[in-house]
Amino acid sequence: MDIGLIGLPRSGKTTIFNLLTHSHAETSAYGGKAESRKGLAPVPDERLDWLAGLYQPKKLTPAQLQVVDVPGLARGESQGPNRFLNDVRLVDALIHVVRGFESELGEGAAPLKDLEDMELEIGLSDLDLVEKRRERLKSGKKMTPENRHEMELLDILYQALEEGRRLDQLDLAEDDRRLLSGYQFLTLKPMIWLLNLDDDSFKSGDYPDRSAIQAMAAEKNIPLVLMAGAIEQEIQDLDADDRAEFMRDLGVAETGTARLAKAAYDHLGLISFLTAGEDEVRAWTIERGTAAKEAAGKIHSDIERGFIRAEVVAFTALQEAGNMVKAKEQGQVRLEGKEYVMQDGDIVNFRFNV
Ligand SMILES: Nc1nc2c(ncn2[C@@H]2O[C@H](COP(=O)(O)OP(=O)(O)OP(=O)(O)O)[C@@H](O)[C@H]2O)c(=O)[nH]1
Ligand SMILES: [Mg+2]
Repeated sequence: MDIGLIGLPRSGKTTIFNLLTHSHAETSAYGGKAESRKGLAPVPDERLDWLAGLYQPKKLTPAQLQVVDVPGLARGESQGPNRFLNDVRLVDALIHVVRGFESELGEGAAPLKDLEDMELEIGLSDLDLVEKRRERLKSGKKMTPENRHEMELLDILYQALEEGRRLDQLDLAEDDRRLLSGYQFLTLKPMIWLLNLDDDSFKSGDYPDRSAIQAMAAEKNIPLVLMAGAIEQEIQDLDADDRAEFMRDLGVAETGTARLAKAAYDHLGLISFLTAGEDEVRAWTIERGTAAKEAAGKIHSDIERGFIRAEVVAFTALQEAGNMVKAKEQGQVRLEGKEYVMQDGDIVNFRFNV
């Protein structure tokens, strides 16, 4: 699963990238380097920590998301296609990082305007794609019925984009969605808005144009996550005890990274199942609704092919029982077949035969 971080210049994208991927890429003080970068972001999961305490494994492997950080998009750049947008064409989802703090140049935060500008920017970029595809179809030698159908579909997209609507808000048939997926329209990708606030706004939960932003997010069905990137950076560098105290002081139960990861999982329809043993405790990302046999294939194709049964216990049931032996005694460990629909937090041992 790949996620792209986009936003206007100096909104804190690289700061958020560093937070998510635990790296130390240089942030832009003023006019930073213009290049894209990729990194792996471990998905915070308290269940893994608990399991690690129980099994003392040699290895602890969280689920991971790949994150792409692109340089800021200047306003009105879609006059020509924006090359940084191309760096995020292939991602599965986008996070728009919005500046909610005063810039080094003393510009106050204007998150509503920034959101509107970026929506316009990616909408124009999609409009450009639609037009190019229409041109190509028109210049083709012959209009097949498939081409004609696609032309009609492109007309619908064109109109929606012109009205400032996102393509993911269109009620498209499954076949049409599949047809369009190859074009990598940006407004067809799941989007999260990340408001990167200064300390005061974050603590109070109040920021400029809050109600208008909330209304726009609700209308477009986009999750809104509030974060204070600069403070989060400090929190991350603390040891566990200090971190807990710092967070109590801020009035948050979870780090911003954890809240962002949850929002991403939720919006993308993802869940994690877990495997636990003395060698390794690990989380695996699957789509909600995945059946046991297919989930087994995440670990290894042999396990999927030779699937016999899945031994499953819900994380909460194991935690209540205290350990696997007691969970079994209490009848909490079930044997499930290949059709079983995996649940978030299932701890699984696949039985297979190759
Ligand atoms: N006050 C405050 N400053 C922040 C916050 N996040 C980032 N900054 C500062 O804003 C400046 C830009 O941060 P970056 O993370 O480089 O922003 P960017 O969006 O990656 O910038 P470009 O890649 O140049 O578009 C840096 O000086 C950061 O220290 C925040 O939450 N609060
Ligand atoms: Mg940057």
